[in-house]
Amino acid sequence: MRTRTQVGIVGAGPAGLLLSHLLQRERIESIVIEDRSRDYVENRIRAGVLEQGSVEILNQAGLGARMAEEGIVHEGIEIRFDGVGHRIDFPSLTGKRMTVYGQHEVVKDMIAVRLDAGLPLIFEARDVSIRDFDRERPTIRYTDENGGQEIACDFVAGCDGFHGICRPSIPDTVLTHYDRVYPLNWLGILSQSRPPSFEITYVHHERGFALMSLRSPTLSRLYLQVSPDDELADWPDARVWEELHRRTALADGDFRIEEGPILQKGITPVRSFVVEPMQYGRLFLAGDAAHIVPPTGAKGMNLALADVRNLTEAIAAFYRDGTTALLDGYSARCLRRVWNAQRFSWWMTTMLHLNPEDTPFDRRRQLAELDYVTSSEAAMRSLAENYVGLPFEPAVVN
Ligand code: RFL
Ligand code: PHB
Repeated sequence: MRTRTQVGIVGAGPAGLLLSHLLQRERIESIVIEDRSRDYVENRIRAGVLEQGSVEILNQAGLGARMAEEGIVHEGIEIRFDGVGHRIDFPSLTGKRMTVYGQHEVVKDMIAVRLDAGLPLIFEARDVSIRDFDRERPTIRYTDENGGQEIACDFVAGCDGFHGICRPSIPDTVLTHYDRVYPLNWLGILSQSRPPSFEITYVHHERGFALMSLRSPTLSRLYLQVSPDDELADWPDARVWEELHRRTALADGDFRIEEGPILQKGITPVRSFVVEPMQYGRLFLAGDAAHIVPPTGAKGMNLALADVRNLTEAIAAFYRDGTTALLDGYSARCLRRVWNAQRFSWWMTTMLHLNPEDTPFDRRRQLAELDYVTSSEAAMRSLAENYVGLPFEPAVVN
């Protein structure tokens, strides 16, 4: 069957869902095509930290009601090393705050709004492909229980994440890839236990990095740096807790994480990746489809939301007055923010993790950096300014 829409969106993660919602508010039609099930997408535990600017985007789009009730506002983070904690206070340094609200909750809210409004969002689409995006009428094809389907679009938005099909559909000669894989992975658990603190704690330890975060007053989200060769089987629950206790201990002995049933456990690679440009013809990439940041800076979901905010403005200008200047400048506008976030996330990652290839000199320099960043107000302000999120980029009109 053949249908038509203005914007065909591949992927129902934060990028694709927010894009469909923002376009709808501009009275622009879209169809979202997702290859996973609704249940899978709604329960995929990932990011949890929203910059103040991201919270404002969601609020302005009318998506903030549950986040206002259940999100936890954070006014700072702790950086812990040598068994001592140091707090970085965001409001006094930047005037801004963060909100902890699980990515899957943001996704659930957006799916509910779209389906309640009777707007098209197709789950479990098979064999999704895109074509003719170098012409005026790109198409998306997929298969469902009724057979092959084709959607003719004005634009295609590739919001299908790092492993999606949109980026690889662009000819290789067009794209430049920037990639860095770090010699470490993150093992993350979701535990049914009281979080040790209501703020996020980043721990540097000679046995490796650890992170203590939360999803609610009764759900802790905890991470450990593990070797890239480690598999989940190498980390039975007892070993995870033992290692968390060792790495997060305070020198004065006055700290112990509360243990609880582990509801989810997973291993995530840590990498930096950017593709340039983020567009080709009538195909526009957004979010993880175009870039990946190490999770240490908590920037991934925020970048995805910032991309689609820019893309909405560009598409809306096209339909409003036929101009393509914002569409032409989409990639440049996004990439400035992306590279700032890449730099910050790389810096946080190298400062906080143990790199097995480091020399004794590197280790001493790393400790000096931690000392500086937790004692100099200028250094703390720089960290805080990046963590809470840099201002949005103005539109680039060539
Ligand atoms: P997503 O969320 O990967 O969504 C892409 C969607 O596309 C679907 N898809 C396809 N659909 C149709 N056809 C195909 N061929 C398809 N192939 C894929 C997928 O099923 C999926 O539904 O990308 P999006 O929307 O760009 O969002 C990006 C964020 O998910 C990601 O950047 C963050 O989760 C990264 N991240 C964090 N970001 C933050 O801002 N703050 C954090 O605190 C934070 N912590 C994290 C994180 C990511 C983590 N993991 C597991 C990668 C912590 C972790 C552990
Ligand atoms: C999380 O809560 O999952 C989280 C928090 C901070 C990070 C990464 C992940 O830097």
